[in-house]
Amino acid sequence: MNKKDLKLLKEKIQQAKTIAISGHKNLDGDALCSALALMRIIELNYNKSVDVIYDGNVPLELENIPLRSRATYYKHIPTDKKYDLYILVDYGTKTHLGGVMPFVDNALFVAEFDHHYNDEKIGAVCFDNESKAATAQLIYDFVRTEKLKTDKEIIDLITLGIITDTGQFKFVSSDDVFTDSAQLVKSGANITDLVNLLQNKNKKTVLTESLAVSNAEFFYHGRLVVATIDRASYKKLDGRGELALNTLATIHGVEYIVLLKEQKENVIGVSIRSKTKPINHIAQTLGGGGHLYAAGAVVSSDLESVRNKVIMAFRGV
Ligand SMILES: [Mn+2]
Repeated sequence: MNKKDLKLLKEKIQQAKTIAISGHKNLDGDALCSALALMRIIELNYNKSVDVIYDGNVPLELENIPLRSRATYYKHIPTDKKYDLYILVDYGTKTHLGGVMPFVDNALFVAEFDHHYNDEKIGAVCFDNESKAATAQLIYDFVRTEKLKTDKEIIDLITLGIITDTGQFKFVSSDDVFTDSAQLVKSGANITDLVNLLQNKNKKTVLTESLAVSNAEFFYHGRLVVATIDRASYKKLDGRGELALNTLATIHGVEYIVLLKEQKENVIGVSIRSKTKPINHIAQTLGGGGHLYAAGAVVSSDLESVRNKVIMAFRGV
């Protein structure tokens, strides 16, 4: 972490009378846990109160995480609220912020912690690192570099960010995930308890995702699998369909997994996963982005056209 930027961030935290933190719209575990952990870190070390603000839904899976009740839906904050300091965590790009964007635009100073690729960074100081498996690791780096105080909630939240974004340690490409996790366990994190805390999915969601798995279509000698959640089923979906994606990935010979979600009429969310080869360029051709092996896009078109476009995009793979 850049010393000069860290110094500036600390000054801004000390000077700020109002501070807010947000992650991307429709929070996942890493975004929400990083935001709540950083909130608690600032409260504990700088004695300031912090708002955590979100747009979209918090999946039921995350309902039991520490300090969950401290995250506020953006419509419950006065629209003209002006923050001295706004910190973005795990947000991706501007387009993923949704309803919190006006608060970010209004803020006097913006800092960010992220591990997504983004060529239009918003922060005046950026603690970004694309090689990290989770943004929570960057929050942990901040704690350790500055020798900040932590408590059980902070340690658990950082660990939860790592657990969720690595798919419970399955998607790990570098050893720092394990060195960080080892240190978190030494500091009191109990991986089994934290994993159990996440076993809180909605029954309707699990059944909806299972149905999408049952109806999935296979292409290119079974290397590509495409599952679909139509508009009626989408209403029963809570979260991003990770269960369907992960289940299809367990099939022999499957290399690429795509989940099409009809979020609204002519608005299709596309989630793409790959076992071995990068697929983020395919998400980019659809107008989206993400990580090398886990990416996505939102396409404004009908389900059938998007399905065909996706199948074509994988031709020759
Ligand atoms: Mn993340």
